[in-house]
Amino acid sequence: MPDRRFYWGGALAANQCEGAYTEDGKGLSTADVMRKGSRGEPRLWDDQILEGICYPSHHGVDFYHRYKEDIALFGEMGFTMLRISINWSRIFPNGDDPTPNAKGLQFYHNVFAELKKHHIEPLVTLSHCETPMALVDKYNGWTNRKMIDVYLNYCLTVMQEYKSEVKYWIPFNEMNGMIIAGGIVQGAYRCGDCHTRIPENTYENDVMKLQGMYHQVLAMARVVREGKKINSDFRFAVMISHITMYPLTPDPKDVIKTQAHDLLINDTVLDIAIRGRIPAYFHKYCKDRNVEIDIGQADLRELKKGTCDCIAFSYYMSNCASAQKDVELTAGNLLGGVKNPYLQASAWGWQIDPQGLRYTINKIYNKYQVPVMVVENGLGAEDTLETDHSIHDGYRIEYLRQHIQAVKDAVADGSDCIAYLMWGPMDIISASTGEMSKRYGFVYVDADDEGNGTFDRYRKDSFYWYKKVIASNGEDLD
Ligand code: BGP
Repeated sequence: MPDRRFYWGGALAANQCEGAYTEDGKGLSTADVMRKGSRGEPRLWDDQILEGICYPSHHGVDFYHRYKEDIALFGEMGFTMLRISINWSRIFPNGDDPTPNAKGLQFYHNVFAELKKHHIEPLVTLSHCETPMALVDKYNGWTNRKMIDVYLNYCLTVMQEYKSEVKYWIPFNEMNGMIIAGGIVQGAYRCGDCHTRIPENTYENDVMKLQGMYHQVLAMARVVREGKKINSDFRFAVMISHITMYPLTPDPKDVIKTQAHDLLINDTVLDIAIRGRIPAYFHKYCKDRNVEIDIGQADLRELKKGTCDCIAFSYYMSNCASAQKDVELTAGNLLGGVKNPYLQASAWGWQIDPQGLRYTINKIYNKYQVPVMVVENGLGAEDTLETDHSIHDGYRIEYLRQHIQAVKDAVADGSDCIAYLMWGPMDIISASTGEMSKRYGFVYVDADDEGNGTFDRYRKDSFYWYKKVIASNGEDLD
């Protein structure tokens, strides 16, 4: 790793760990109406909370009450950075209330104080799929341009509040999710009578998600510009889910298809956030779909003035693209693809490709020439808690070892990668399925899919391994 500071740590999202979903004045968020799902089944959501249904965000893993214990465990491993998200509906229960909720603000002061105690730098996501439900009802979320001001007010409130506690900010989680999926999770909007987490690809959804994506990038530019007036030391990272794709064969048709995918899905948001302009291929994509986005001239100037400082991304897998029909498909995070015959997959069907991480860091850095942060990476797997409370997760160690090696290789290749944050350093609720049994953590949480259990924490074998990795600044991966 480089001699200068490299951040080691983990990443969490409020709705997947906090629980306490109505405590201390918190309002309902889009995450709070998501039902528990299961492997291979689409996750459903409801317009309101129904009796007898399990909504995993309601209990999470009780980080709201156990944050001191959890942060102490991260400190014990030697974390130097922790990514968390602020739950918008804790600060403004309805999203646009005239004054913020003091108890909500206090909770994050407490979290930041605890991090400081353990010398851990916070990286804060301002919106991680947990928009206040009231804004879905009032505006139909990000389909409506008025959301920009509402979101800006929320962001300025928290940036002002925490200006001396937080330096690094991520305005939105996985922003390219709006190009891929949109819907209630990414865009906080209803689309027809669709109640699945990822809506179907209809013309109506195309219009809503592309307009919504545009509103989000514009909102981000404003947050960056206004945020730097609050504290010129603030650093903003645009964040995407990098869906790395390879051509299935050297057939030029497969290569062209792969390139089109890469530009649209991965690079649209980065081009806008780093270069401050909307790329031509995105205009063409919209035109081909007969979608006309409402873009003002003044907006274009705003996009130029509010560019981000660095690029953050999540990386779990790679997929292939092919122009042929009848090819075998594979599952994925926000998006699946064509199966790669050279790769194995996790139990949830996500293909495991450490070298793809080196490829991705090098691709992003060499194209955009700004610092790059890996802010999510990890293996969702079932773990066994032994009677002596040990957890032998050698498979997780192997996955992480290979991916960290890939980060080291990319740095040796000359890429300016400044952080590796593993996803879900303690077990949390899975975003795609709502299960607890899809575990990522270094720390085991004793809870089942229905939210039963002691919620006690236990160190896995990977806990001790990561501690050694951090202590050696990535030198000792054995
Ligand atoms: C990303 C999300 C995270 C996280 C991760 C793993 O898309 O930003 O919130 O959950 O994926 O996904 P899952 O929990 O579905 O395994």
